[in-house]
Amino acid sequence: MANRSRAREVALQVLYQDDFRSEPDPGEDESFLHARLSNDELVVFARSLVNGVRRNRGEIDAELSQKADNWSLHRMAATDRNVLRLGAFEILYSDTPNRVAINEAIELAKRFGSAQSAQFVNGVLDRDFSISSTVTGQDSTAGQSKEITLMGLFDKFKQGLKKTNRLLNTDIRDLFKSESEGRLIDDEFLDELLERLVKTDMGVQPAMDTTEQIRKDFRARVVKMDDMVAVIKTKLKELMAQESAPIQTVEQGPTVIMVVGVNGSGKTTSIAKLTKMFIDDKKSVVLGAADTFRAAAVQQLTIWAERLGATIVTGETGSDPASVAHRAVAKAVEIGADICIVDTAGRLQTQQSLMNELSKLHRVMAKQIPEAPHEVLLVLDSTTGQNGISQAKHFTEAVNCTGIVLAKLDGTAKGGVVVAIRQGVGLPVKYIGVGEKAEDLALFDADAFVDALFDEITGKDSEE
Ligand SMILES: Nc1nc2c(ncn2[C@@H]2O[C@H](COP(=O)(O)OP(=O)(O)O)[C@@H](O)[C@H]2O)c(=O)[nH]1
Ligand SMILES: [Mg+2]
Repeated sequence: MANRSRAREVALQVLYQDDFRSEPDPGEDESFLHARLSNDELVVFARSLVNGVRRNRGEIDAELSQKADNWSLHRMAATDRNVLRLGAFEILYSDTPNRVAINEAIELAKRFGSAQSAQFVNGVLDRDFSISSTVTGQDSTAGQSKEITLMGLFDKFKQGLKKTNRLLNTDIRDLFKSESEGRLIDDEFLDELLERLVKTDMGVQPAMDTTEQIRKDFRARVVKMDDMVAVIKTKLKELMAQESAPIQTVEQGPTVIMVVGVNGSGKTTSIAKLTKMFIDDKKSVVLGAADTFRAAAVQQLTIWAERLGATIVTGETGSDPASVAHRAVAKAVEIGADICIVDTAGRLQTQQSLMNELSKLHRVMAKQIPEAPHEVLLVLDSTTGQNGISQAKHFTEAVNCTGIVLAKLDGTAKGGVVVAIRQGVGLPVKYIGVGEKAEDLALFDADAFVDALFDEITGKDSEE
């Protein structure tokens, strides 16, 4: 990783030189790259960045100058401009994951650009570009589209983790009398640390593993807060690691998504958010209001559908949810919609009736499209903490869930629960809900999550 950052720096230097020559000199570039980079792989990477920026420079510059206007930033120094070009290229044209590209661009701007340039990169690249750009998912199975929209990712994580971050920030700082002096890592310290980590609801075992790592690395030494936090972050990223898991849309016919979870967990709201995400991505959506137990539930989804521009299929209160699900899928096929999302009831009297209900819904969908539902998303309420883990098991017994949407992360100081869920449930966390509005959804990313969790502690990007 650090090596690729180095390759970016060198690519930046080459690009910078472009501004002072009438034409690129490939021979000179080559010797420059080889002299400064330790191996061929890095040279190849740096060269691809340089050539990529050159090839797309017209478009990139047009985009940048328009954004710069929006941001009232009219004169850009040559370094700033090239930092931005490189970042824009990686985000828009390369196969570097968006988050990595954005973070790298910010780092580059901080190190080489002006203060304004760092701000500009942070604001423009993260917010504006990533909203409209699409990223490529991990290797998906053949025949499936890989596109999914990412929304101002890091900001969303910060928004969702504000409360947890605040608690953790205070708690970790409290362990150290002064930031610069550090503290002796002894048993007393480790006990205090463990207690504070457990408070985030990450689960006792992960908290112990993390503390153990600190003991191994630092025991009997005086350590500064930043160094300790760095180790904690690495450990947590490891504990949460998963394949990136955006919803994969199928190429032929509608992608059918069934949404399950207990009452009030945030199903209907999450459906609205997913709908917005798809519609922003120019996909058409049919919603099935198969929570027919409560009139209010149908109403709520109807309002969202109207607001967001989705087609909705409903049934009378108390009518058979399976019939609604059936008609929703049929409608999606009939009008050639890209996506069909089916809401379900969360409250059922017994485990058995829940199972029957959900598997019946499953069957009526599969009758029309054999692979449907393509996704079964379990919505969990983060504010109920570790309770979510037993809910996940419960629902997975009733119906094969494919992933988790973790709603209301913004409403809890116990955001560490994501670690517990990743450890305790064999399902990927696909999206997180960070507020009540339709845009308050983010694709889950463990690294961005941990970075946001400790954001203010380490003093990075703390301006809001
Ligand atoms: N703060 C916050 N509130 C949420 C979020 N998701 C859902 N809610 C709220 O939680 C409540 C229940 O949500 P709803 O979608 O109706 O749950 P359902 O019964 O599972 O369909 C509503 O008041 C929502 O506005 C979220 O990510 N953040
Ligand atoms: Mg609902």
